[in-house]
Order: sequence, then C-alpha cells, then structure tokens
Amino acid sequence: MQRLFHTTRLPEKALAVTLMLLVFSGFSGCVKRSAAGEAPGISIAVFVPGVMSGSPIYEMLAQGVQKAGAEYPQVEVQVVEAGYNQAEWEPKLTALAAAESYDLIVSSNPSLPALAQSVSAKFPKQKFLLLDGEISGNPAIYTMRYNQREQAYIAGHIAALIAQEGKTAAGVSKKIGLIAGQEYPAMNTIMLPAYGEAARSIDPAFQVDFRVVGNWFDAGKGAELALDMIRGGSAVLLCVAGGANEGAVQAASEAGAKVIWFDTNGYDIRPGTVAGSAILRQDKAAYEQTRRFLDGTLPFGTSEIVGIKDGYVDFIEDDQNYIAAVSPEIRAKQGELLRRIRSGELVLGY
Ligand code: RBF
Repeated sequence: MQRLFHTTRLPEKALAVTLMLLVFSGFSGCVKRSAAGEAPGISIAVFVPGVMSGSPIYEMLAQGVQKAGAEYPQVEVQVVEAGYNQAEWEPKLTALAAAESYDLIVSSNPSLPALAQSVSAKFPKQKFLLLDGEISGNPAIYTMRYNQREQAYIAGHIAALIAQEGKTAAGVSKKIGLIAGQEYPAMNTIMLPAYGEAARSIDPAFQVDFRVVGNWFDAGKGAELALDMIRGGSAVLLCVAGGANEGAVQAASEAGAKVIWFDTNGYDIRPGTVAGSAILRQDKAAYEQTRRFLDGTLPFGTSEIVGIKDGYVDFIEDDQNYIAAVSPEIRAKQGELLRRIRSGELVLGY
C-alpha cells in the first residue's frame, strides 16, 4: 500500500556521534535515525500479513498503531500490506528488518511469531510487537494474544440458542456452522472446540459443520460453502474467513439463515441476518502496546494473554440491530453467560 522501504541512511560518522550523544545523555528509548540538529525520529512499520480490506482485524491493527503514533512527536508509521501469498511473508518481513529503518515492526496473526523468530535470528536488533500470536523468551519480540476460547465460546452459545429457537429457515436445528479462511492451530485446537463446547452446553446434541475456504478473500467460495452448510441443516454460521465472509453473509441472508460475526461489530453489514458479534479490541491493544513501546516500557521477551475480563474480548449486546434481530429471552441468556464469564464464575482458560 505504501512504499516498502524507508531508505534514509546516515553517514556512519554522524550515526556514531548521535549514538554517543544518546549514550551520554542516558537515553534508553528507541531513537534510531537522527542527525546533528535534527529532531530524533521514530519509525514504525505495520506489516499486514494479507490485505486490510475485508479483514477488520488488520484494519484495527493499523488504526491503533497510527493513533498512538500521532500522539507522539516525530513518529512515522508506515503500513505495508504483504498480500495473500503466505510464501512471500518471510522474505518480505526479512526485507523490512534488513532495511534497518524501522525501530519497531508491528504485526498480527498466529503465524507471525515463528516468522519473526526466524528473521530475528538474522537481525537481532530488530524489535517486533506481535498481536494475536504468542512467543516468549526472545528479547526482541513482545506478543499479546487474545483468549479466543472465550471469543468462540460466546459465539457458539448464541449460535446454538438461535438455532434451537427454530425461527430460521432450518426450523429447529441442532447444527451450527463455522467457516474459516484456513486451518491453523488456534482455529483447530481453540476456536472450533470452544464453539462446539458452548453449543453443547445448550444441548449436548449440537453438532458443528466446519468448512474451510482455503484463503481469506474468496467471497464466491464463501457463498458456496455457506449455501451447502445451510442445505445440510445449519441454521447459524460463524464466519472467520476475512473477505470471504461477505459471500457467506449474502448466501445466509438469501437462504434465511443467521450469521455470527467475529472480531468486529458486524450487525450493520446485514441487519437481521447478522445476529451476534463476538469481538476483539485489537485497535485498543495495538494503540496501548505501541504507546508502551514509545514510552520505553514494552516488556520485550514476554507474552501476555488477555480476554473478556481485561476488556479485549467482548460480545456486543447494545446494538439496535442485535436487539431487533434476537428475542429478549435469548438476549437474556447470552447476557447471563457474559456476566458469568466477567464475574469469574465461568473460567474459560486454555
Ligand atoms: N483473519 C482475517 O480476518 N484475515 C486474514 O487475512 C487472515 N489471515 C490469516 C493468516 C494466517 C496464516 C493465520 C494463521 C490466520 C489468519 N487470520 C486472518 C485469522 C486471524 O489471525 C484470527 O484468528 C481471526 O481473525 C479470528 O480472530
């Protein structure tokens, strides 16, 4: 989206002088490129592993970093979209680090920690802030991941309540669907099981029809899968497939099924069809963690996990489209589940 590299280079002598000045002034922050007489600058790259359009988890990432950057003087934020070819991500990330132009590279998704670890072996000075992934023990990498067992559990809970109410085209149904962009450990071992676990807490007979698009953009495939799932008896579909969600929600709307949205508030996308939004506050996480970096307090080498109680995972209950689409009885039951998680009565750990 924007230029990949920032090639400002200083003459070595100027850099040495700058570094000496910084050392002698006791500076412990992250200024890299500065020359005598110039205000020091901090440069941050947001590495988007995919494209932002259709994937609000990445839009929130860029927004949060940009918001934090704008609150500090001399901070420059560049957003780099790496595209959907995952084979290109590591070479592109390596190129960003090799440019030695960025004080921090910010990115997000569960595959990033391993990529950053590999790049870090070659460029150990490069710092990384990674959300929605986990690794600890590398002094150049900080990670924050979300409790996606909670996020998928609250999605499965409302999906099952709506399915068993019998007001969709499927009638009373004990089947709910999940469409994912691809298979990955957090999906297969955390989200998919939690989605089913929640449905079976409503009725042990519930089954989950799990389908995989194979990428994060193909809306046509999303629609095709959704239609097949609805024909197979799934009354409600959870969509975790980026740009492919658009096709699934369209198909669900035409076939009289419901959709549960993931990561952001999706009620407006198709009022009446989108009947739940289990969200992540990735914009807040990106903003706060970038600020910690700029303040010099981001604890590199560590990882954190945050969930509902911490305010990073939530279910949107106060949207008019939710209130219009879902019966008061179901909303009350969903509200009670959220209360139990918030109060610590129901603990959904890993
Ligand atoms: N989620 C998206 O919304 N859009 C994407 O393009 C996307 N790409 C991903 C690529 C990989 C390799 C992995 C492991 C996950 C990806 N996700 C993507 C899923 C994302 O990390 C997260 O699990 C979901 O958004 C649910 O919160």
